[in-house]
Amino acid sequence: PTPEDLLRQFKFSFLINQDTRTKSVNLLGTIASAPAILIAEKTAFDISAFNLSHFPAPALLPAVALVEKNDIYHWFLASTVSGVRTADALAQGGADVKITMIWPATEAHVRKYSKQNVRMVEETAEVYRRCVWPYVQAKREGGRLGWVYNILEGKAEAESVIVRDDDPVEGFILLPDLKWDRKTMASLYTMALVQRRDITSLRDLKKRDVPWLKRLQANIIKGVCAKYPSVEPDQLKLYIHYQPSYYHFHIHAVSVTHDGGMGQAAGRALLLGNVISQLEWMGGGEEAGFADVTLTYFVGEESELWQGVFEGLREKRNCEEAAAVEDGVVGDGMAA
Ligand code: M7G
Repeated sequence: PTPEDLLRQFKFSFLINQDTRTKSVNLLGTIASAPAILIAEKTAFDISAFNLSHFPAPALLPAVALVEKNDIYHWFLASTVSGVRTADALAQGGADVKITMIWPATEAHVRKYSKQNVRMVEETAEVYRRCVWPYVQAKREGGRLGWVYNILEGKAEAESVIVRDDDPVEGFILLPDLKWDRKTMASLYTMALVQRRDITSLRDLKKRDVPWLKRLQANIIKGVCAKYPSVEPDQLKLYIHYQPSYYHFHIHAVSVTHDGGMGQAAGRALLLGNVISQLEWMGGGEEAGFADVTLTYFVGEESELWQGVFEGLREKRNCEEAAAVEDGVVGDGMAA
C-alpha cells in the first residue's frame, strides 16, 4: 500500500495531546493493527497564492453564526467547509474558523493589529507621572471603554456573564473573553472587570488594596470553577497586563494549558499572585504601591506610547550618552 493508503487506514483510539496555540492535535490509533501516531496541525493561511482581498470570503462562507456583539466588536464562529451549512451544525462543532470583526475600526486598532517591531522600555515612577499618565487619561476619555461600560451596565453580553456582583467597591463581572471560542476547555479564557472605576491599571494598586485583591482572586477562581466543573483551581492562571490595552482594571483568568503567546510573555503579563505578594512586602505605608516602582515591559513601535513617549526618551538618552562620551574623549585628551 502507498503511504496515502496507510494514512487512510488509520483507526483512531485516543487524543493524547492538544495545543490550542498551534491548533494541533496528537492522535493515537492503529494502522494495520500496529500503533500509529498522527499529528494534525492546521496550516497557516497562504498569503501568497490566496487572493487575500477575498479572504475569508465572507460572502461565500457556508455558515456563520454570531457569538457576541459589543460596541464595535463582533465575533463569529463560521465554517469554510461546504458540508457545514446550518447554525446547528456550527454549534455541534462544525465551525473551523473564529472571526473577530472590529467595525468601524479606528486608526489605533489598525496600529494595534499590524505587524511591528517591539522595544523594551523602562518606565520609572517619574516617567509614568510626567509622560505616561497624561496618555492614560486621554485614552480613558477617548471613548475606548464603551464595551467595558456596556458590560458593567448590563447593556451587552449580559447572557454570557458568569458572575455578576454589583457592589460598587467589592463587585466584579466575570465573563468569557472575546478571545475564547467558548467551547475549547484547553484554551479557556475569561476575564473579570471590576466595578470600581478608580483603578486604571496595575500602576494604581496600593498596599491597602491587598485584602480586596485577595478576595477578588478567590472569587474569580470560585466563579470559573463553579461554571466549568472540569476546571480545578490550580488549573487557572490569573494575570494582569502592563500596559493593558484598556484602562479599566481587569484580571485575566485563563486555562494554564493555554499558550497565550505575547499576551502571556514576560514584559506584558504579571501573575496576580506575585503582584499581591509584591504589594504585601513592599516598604512604606498603606499608600505605597506600584506608582512608586520602575516597570520594565515591551511596546510595539506602532503604539502611541512608543511614538509619543518612549521613542523620544530613547533619542534623548542616546544624545546624552553620545555627549558624555564626547566629553570623556575631550577630557582624556586634555589630561594627556
Ligand atoms: P487588555 O489587557 O487590556 O489588552 O485586555 P489586550 O486586548 O491587549 O489583551 C483586554 C481583554 O479584553 C482582552 O483579553 C480582550 O480580548 C478582551 N476584550 C476586548 N473587547 C473589546 C472585548 C469585548 O467586547 N468583550 C469581551 N468579553 N472581551 C473583550
